[in-house]
Formats: sequence, C-alpha cells, structure tokens
Amino acid sequence: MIKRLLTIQDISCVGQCSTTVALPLVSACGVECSILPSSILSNHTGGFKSWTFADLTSELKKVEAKWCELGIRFDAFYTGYVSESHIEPILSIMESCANKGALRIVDPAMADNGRLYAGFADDFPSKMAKLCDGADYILPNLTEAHLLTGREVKLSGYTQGYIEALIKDLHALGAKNVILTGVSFTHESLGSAISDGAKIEYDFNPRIDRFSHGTGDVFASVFAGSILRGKSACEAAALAADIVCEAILSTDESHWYGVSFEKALGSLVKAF
Ligand code: PXL
Repeated sequence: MIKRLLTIQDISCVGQCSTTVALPLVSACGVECSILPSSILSNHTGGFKSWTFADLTSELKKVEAKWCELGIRFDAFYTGYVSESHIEPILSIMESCANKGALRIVDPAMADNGRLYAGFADDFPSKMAKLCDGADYILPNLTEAHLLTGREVKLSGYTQGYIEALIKDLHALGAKNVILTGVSFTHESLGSAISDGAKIEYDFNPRIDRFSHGTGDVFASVFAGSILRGKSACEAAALAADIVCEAILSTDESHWYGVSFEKALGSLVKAF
C-alpha cells in the first residue's frame, strides 16, 4: 500500500518553497502527499520587497473535524514554515488523524544565516520547540538549532564536540532523531549530522559556494518522502543532499528566489 503523508505549511504562491516544493518532491518519492496550507502568501518573505499574507488558522480546526468525521488518517505528518497560532491545531491534528505508528517529521523552518525570517517574533523559537517535542525527526539548520536551544548563534569555527553537544540539547527538546543541516568542518564540504540519540553519523557533499533560497524545503521534502519509502535516516539525508546539490547546480545564476528542483525530479524518481 502506498503511504499517505500530510504536509502542513504555507503556500507561497510564487517562490519555490514550502508546499509548492513538498507536493512534487514527496510525490516523486512515490508517496501520496496531502496538503494542509496554514497560510497563503503571494510570495515568500526571503528577498522579495513585500508580500500578502492570509492566515488560515481558523480553517485548521474545521478541516480536522471533517477528517475525523470522514475517518481520514495519515501515515506521516511533515510540518514546515508555520506561525504560533498554527502550533496547537497542528498538534491536535497529529493526534486525531494519525494511523497507528504515524511519523512526525518537523522542519522548524523559521531562520537562516543567523537570523529569524521576517515577521517572526524573538520568542517564536520557544513556540516551535513545542512541535519538536514528540517529533520522530527534526531537521533544523544550524541557525534554527541554536535558536531552539537558546544558544547564541555560532555558524563557523566550531568543533565536532560543539556540534555533538548542540545535538544533545536538540534531543532534550523531545525529538527522537535529529538531522542537523549546514554542518561544515572544512571549507570544501558541507553536510548534515544525523543522530538517533545513541550514535551520530555525518554526510558531506562538496560545498557549492552560492546562496540558494528554498534548499531547506527541498531537503526536508526529499527526506520525508524517503523515510516513508523505508530508507534509513542516513540514506534519506544523503539522497536529500544529492537532490539539493543537483537542483542548485541546475539553477540559472539569475534565478535568485528558489532552486530549479524540477530538473532533479528524474534522479529522485530513479532513486526508488
Ligand atoms: O523556505 C522557507 C519559507 C517558507 N515559507 C515562507 C518563507 C520561507 C523562507 O523565507 O518566507 C513564506
């Protein structure tokens, strides 16, 4: 039986992030992808001058009630960019619409390059931490990891011991598996640390010296689809990183607001 995943995050109508990236990538993994948009924006907030924002918090409870009435259930939940008002309704849906053993995959998408995204209050990381509590997998980047654990952000010049202490603090939020992205111990490589709470493994790719928007969403979407197809966390993280690299390298330099993940869909389909 094909597995069914529900992704809960915004729809940025233009910008190649969140739901518009999750839907094609999770589908390409051979997993049914249902969506629950928590808000609709004209475009994402990372680099465009302005945007519209329609909040859908009040819809979340109505949709949950309907799914309960219809007996609709999911094998996994994958959350991304959400606001404070969405957190309690999401926790409720993850309880009431879960098949037995349903997985919770939380990408605490809220910050990058040392800063929270536009529009998030300074205390938002403590709210996002509530979604991490009880998650099977969390996928913070380095900035998000520091903010979630109340640390001052340190993006370079750290040791392996430092990264492993940070991961320990992330587990203490209540997350079973931690996939910390954006880890680098040499200038030539960039990758992730994958921890199940007992052992930590690393996956690195050659560093691509270019800032790209939406790569965290591509990584999380491929990771989520791969886990549902039975890959281990290390295999899923390695595949997700390979797809991110292929997408970045396929993206025209002038295409600044996202990555051309469309060009990597063929490789992703072939990986299953
Ligand atoms: O890629 C994360 C993301 C998702 N949704 C919106 C965003 C961002 C990052 O800036 O602005 C609306």
